[in-house]
Amino acid sequence: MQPISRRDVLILGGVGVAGVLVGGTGLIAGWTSAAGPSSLPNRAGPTGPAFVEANLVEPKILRSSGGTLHVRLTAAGGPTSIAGRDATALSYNGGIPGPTLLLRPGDLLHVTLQNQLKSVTNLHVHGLHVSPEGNNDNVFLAIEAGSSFDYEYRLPEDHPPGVYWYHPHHHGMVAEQVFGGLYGAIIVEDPTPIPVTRERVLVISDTTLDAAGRIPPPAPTDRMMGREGTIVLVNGQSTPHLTSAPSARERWRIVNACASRYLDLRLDGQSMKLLGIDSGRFGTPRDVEEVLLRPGNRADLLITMAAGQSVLRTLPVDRGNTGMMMGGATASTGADLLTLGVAGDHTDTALLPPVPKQAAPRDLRTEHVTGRRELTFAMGMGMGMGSGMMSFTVDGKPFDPTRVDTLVEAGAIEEWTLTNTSLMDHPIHLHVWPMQIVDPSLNGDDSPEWQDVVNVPANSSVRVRIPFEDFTGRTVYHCHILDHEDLGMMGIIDVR
Ligand SMILES: [Cu+2]
Repeated sequence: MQPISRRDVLILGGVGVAGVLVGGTGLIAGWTSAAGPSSLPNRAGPTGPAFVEANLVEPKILRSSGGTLHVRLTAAGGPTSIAGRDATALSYNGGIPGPTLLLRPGDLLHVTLQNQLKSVTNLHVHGLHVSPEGNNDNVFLAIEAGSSFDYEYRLPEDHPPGVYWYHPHHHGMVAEQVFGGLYGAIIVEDPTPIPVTRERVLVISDTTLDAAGRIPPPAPTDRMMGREGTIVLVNGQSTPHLTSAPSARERWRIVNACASRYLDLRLDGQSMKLLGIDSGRFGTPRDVEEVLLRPGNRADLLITMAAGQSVLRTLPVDRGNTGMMMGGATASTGADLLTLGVAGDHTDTALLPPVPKQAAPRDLRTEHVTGRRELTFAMGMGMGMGSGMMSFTVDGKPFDPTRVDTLVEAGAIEEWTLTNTSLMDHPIHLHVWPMQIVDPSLNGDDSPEWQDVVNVPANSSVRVRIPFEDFTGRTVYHCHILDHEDLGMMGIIDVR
């Protein structure tokens, strides 16, 4: 347990110190010297000033044991704390973000989702390679207000390690429910652990609060651009502070849980190695100065701490233009995300074993492609939306839950050309099966690049290859700017 400073007590005044003490969850016991205090959001108490910089709090970790994890997730709206302010928002189990689920390959994850919202919802385990059918990762389920549902997910024995996440996926409600606070991280552990002095989970999200602490409904133009919040949060906090020691080797697992915001992360003064993006890991960790995370993407980073003060920032990202008459330039604004203070005695990293070598990821460029197809993502005026809203389509059609758009034979390895004819970028997500980006290459070298959210820039195409293996069933691909998904930029794939 980390010692609690007077400042922590001050900040947590409204919650109560007892909650902090009992809420402690040891993050990867044995690897880390200190525990994340609790899943309780920071808040200024009645006597505590709201402007005090809060220490980073990590969501509670629920860890599988004996190959199983049973979790009860209660989705509810009500009073909570966001960025140190009293707010009315949505949450899983009262926390923003919800608890972190820690799994191992081969595990059975059992989630009882209790819907205490006023609206229908459901649950998607983003990036997990699991069945899309039945009570698995089935986005066609509708869990009505006041009811509950038992989900069950069996991870394959060879499931790639990585950073994943969960959030609602009921068509038409997704942007509102994620922007409202419903998301949490999932970690699939490495078969061979990576020795570090400390692991952290950083869930980055954004939202907007009005003077009363409520999330205002978006304007139609916000929906067309994809709503972005005025505050960018790390684990529900605004610019929290974290401390480390020189030479410490930390592993940061970062989720972009923003509804629409693109993140261009920089941590000046520190050296970062990228272990992987989304699922699986690179054969060799990459030295990076910045990490681009589109909505839904995740990063698995190693940071060797250098003494001094740093700020984790996201830089502005140009996302193109909606093409609307009144001008529709769309950009994710930059923001400071957290402050990092590295001071004190050097960590003796000589005691830490080196980072183990990873098997090189599979490369579909050398495998036989069984089929090719082109998917076109478009924005147009009017069509069927009424009231002057733009249409959002895949292959000229808005989403229809009764139609199968793409039929694929089980076991196929397909090459898809994702074409974006609009003036703004769209990050395309396919459920269940990850995609290898074939062209254009993202990194300078020739190493395979796997992602489950692939950005397709304005007026351009990206070629990916996908192995439709291990599972059959019906699921979806869509733009992960969640307003675009809700407005129809989603199609159904059936693998059988
Ligand atoms: Cu989009």
